[in-house]
Parts: sequence; C-alpha cells; structure tokens
Amino acid sequence: MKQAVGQRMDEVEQDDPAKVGMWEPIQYRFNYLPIHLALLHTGKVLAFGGSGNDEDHLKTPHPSEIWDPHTGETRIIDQELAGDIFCVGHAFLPDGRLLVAGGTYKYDRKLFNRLAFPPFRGLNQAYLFDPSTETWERVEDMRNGRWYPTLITLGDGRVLAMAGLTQHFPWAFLREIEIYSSDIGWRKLEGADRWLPLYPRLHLLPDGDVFYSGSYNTHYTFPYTIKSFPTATLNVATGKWTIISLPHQCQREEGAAILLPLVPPEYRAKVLLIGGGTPGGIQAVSDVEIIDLSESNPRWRSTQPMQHSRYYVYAVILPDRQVFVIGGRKGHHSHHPSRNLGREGKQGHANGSGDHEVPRDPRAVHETELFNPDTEKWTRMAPMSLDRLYHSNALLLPDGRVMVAGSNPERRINELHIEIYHPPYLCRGPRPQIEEAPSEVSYGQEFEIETSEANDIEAVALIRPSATTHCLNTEERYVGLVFSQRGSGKIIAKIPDNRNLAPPGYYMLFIVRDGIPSVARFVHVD
Ligand SMILES: [Cu+2]
Repeated sequence: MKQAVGQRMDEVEQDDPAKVGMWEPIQYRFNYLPIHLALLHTGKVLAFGGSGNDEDHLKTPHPSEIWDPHTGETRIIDQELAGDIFCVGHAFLPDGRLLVAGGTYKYDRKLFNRLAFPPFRGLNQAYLFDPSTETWERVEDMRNGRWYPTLITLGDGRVLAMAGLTQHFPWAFLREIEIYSSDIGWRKLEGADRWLPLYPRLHLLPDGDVFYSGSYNTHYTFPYTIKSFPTATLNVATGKWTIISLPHQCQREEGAAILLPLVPPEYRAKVLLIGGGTPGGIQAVSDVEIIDLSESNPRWRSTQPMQHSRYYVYAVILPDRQVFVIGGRKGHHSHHPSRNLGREGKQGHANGSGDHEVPRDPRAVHETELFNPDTEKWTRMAPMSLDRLYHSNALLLPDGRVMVAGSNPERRINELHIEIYHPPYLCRGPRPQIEEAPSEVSYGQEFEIETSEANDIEAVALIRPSATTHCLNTEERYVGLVFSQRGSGKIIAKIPDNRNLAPPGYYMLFIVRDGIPSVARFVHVD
C-alpha cells in the first residue's frame, strides 16, 4: 500500500468540512422515484415521475409528492392526472405555478432486447402545479406530443417549449417550437422551427435571446450526428436562429450546462459546459468549456477539466457564486450497464417499495467538485455515499444546503434516499441574517434589506428556484444586485430594469458576508 506523506495530508484536508463541506447522514427518502424536482416558493420541494420509467405503470402513474426540507417529511398528493408526466419539461410561470408539459404517451419497444424501436412517444398534455394549494390543474394541450422537451421562461413571462419525440409516426424530433402564456395558451412560434436534440440545455440571455448550449440528452440522434446541432441563439421576436459554433467536445450527452452567475454592473452572460459523454455513456468526458456570449464573436474556450469524467452530471450554483458538481459515472465499454448490477438489486426494490439498497455501479463517481468562476479552477469536495446516475436531481435549498435525490440505473431499480450537502460556508461560523426584506419587488425598484451586518455585506443576490430533470435545469439562475449600505443596519439593493436578466417570478434573496450566505427570503419579482 502506497502511503506518501503528501497523500496523508490530502486526507486531512478531505475531512475538514470548512474546506470540502460535509454530507448529512441520510435520513430521508421519497416513496416514488423523483425523476422531476422543483423548489416551490413555499420552501417545499415538489417531486414526481409519473410511471417512473416502469411501463407497467403507464396507465397507473405514481402520485407526486411534497418534501419539506425543514421536517424531512414527505406528503403524497392524492390526485390522479389524465396522462403520464414521466419525462416532461417544466418552467415556472411569473405567479410561481410550475408549468409541466409533454411526457409519455407510450413506452418504447426493445428490438433484439437492445435497440429501442419504435422509440418513446410524447404526450401532448400540460398541467400547472399550484404551490399554495399543492394541487395540479390541467391546461390546454400542446399542438404536439413531446417526450423529453425543454421548457424555458422568457423575460415577458411566456414559456417556450422546444424539442421532443412526437406522439405519432415518425416520432422524429420536433422542429416546431411552441409558446405558452396563461391568457392565450399554446401557439406555434412562427418561423423558428429547428432540429434540436432531446432535452436541449437552453438559457435565457440578458438580451432576451435563448441560447442552445450544446448539451443534451438523447439516444435517438439517427440519422443525424451530433455535429448537426451546433450551439445557437434564438431571437424570439423574429424566430431567427444564429449559429455560433460547435463546442470542442461535442459529446455532451447527459452533460450539464449552466449560465454562470450574472454579476453587476456588466452582467456578462457566460455559459459553462460540464462533462457528459458519448451515446449511452460508452465514454464519459471530464472536459469543461466556457463561452462569453457578451463578446461580439463568442467562441467556446476549453478550461480546466474536472478531476473526474462524468456521464450524468448535476451542477448547482451556490450563493457564494461557486458551481457545485455531483454525480455521474466514468465511461463503460458495454451497451449493457445492467451487467454491472448484482441480481439482488433487481428484486424487491421495484415500484419504489422495498427498502433494499440499490446495487452500486463500480464506475459511479462519489467525489464532488467545486468550480470557481473567477479562477476557473476545480477543487475536490466531500464524497457522497450513494450513486447518482440516470434520473437523479440536485438543487439548492433556501437555507444554502444542496439536496440530491433519485437515480434509476435500470428500470424498476429506484434510489429513493435523499442526500443533503452542507457546502463549506455552512461550516465556517455564524451566518449573516436578513432581518427584514420586502416580499414583492418590481423591475427597477430600490428596496431595503435590514441586517445588523450591513457594513460587511459583500454581495446581494437573487437565485431562481430550480426545476430539474435529466441533468437539465433551465431555471438555474444567479442574478447579483447592485447595492449600497445605508447606516449600520440597512442595505439598499436595486432590481435591474431588464426583465431578461431576471424573468418574472419568485426568487431566493441571499446576502453574503465573508463568502457565507444568509438563509434566503423568498421575494416575488414582477
Ligand atoms: Cu429519462
């Protein structure tokens, strides 16, 4: 056994929560596989997965659940929906309701037990989840069925739906883009048709354009190679797409893409591409690329890679502006990931019932990593205990912790345990406190935040609550606010005029001192 002195020192570092953070012992679990997670402005988390990647439940989907991060308790929402909301897209409306559209109309068939043909077929239904009543309401159907669509909220509060497999033959990727508003329902976005891979990673830019970042989730690229899908921006008003370029590493299936924190006064829009891999995860990549879309001729630039290659990778922006990355697995050379799974795991854990452990994948990456957008350097962080692979999720909680849930290495093998991470800032002494702040603010408005540490506050930020699935999170958004101190107990902060910087809706308001954030207050911006 090699035990160099340097290695031992490394291990000491690895144990210091003030440097690498720490994971809470696992106490909580869901009743059903949480394929979709959304943080509501009530501070609770909505989880659902419909049939949950189990074709036997297509006509009897599982109910959704609410998880309360304060008590750790789950509550099952006893409400049946007309369709299967497995593999929908989602985005928040300005009033805080979650719009959920698409899903599963029919499961795929396996030809020769491997090739999925015909593929999944998309559902055309759409629903709203109301956080105040904790109930679903069906709204107008979309014009198309969509399986694996991406939804994104615009600065005017409307929502775009892009991509997906259709309900009917030939089930190909949809070129048509639809737009939703609560008063007129769904319409086609004229002149904007475009082929995009499934669950395309999209970001709303400060100029109102929507950027497709080159990361995606698909097993159905035929007859196109991934090089047919360069990154591009959509001008929503004209429907015109402008092609930017291909990333250096195009194999970004199950990769993460995030809009880095938008920081005043310039609010430069930079997007980070993280990990992913070749179809099916035969090869996973550790490559990381960055693009600055506020440049006149934006181009992808490689930056420091992660320590680990990760196929399935989840990225969470923290209130200290760092990017926390978890989950995934290194590549494998088989089309059959099930070869790695013990037989015991295939029994007893079906339908999210049993309490058995999900068999471990030897290629799963448990160590987490942190990216600093200023230095563009990665730091290795505390390892989690469970695998987080296909159908996992991670999101920031209002108290600054990170919740990680789900994993579905094979149909009917469901990881139900929730793991919770405490970033280093929660292990470094007392936190600043928001004593008073408004619950409603409007664009361009200056508002007061009362805090006894006003003179020491270094950042004030809005972070939009996340809605996540399949390594995709179009809601993830950090908007720094311009602010000044007034007296010893008050900060005056300003909401930008530009609605495309912070599209209308609920946000978590954080103040930060010495890199340590407060607990957030929810504030409604409109
Ligand atoms: Cu899926």
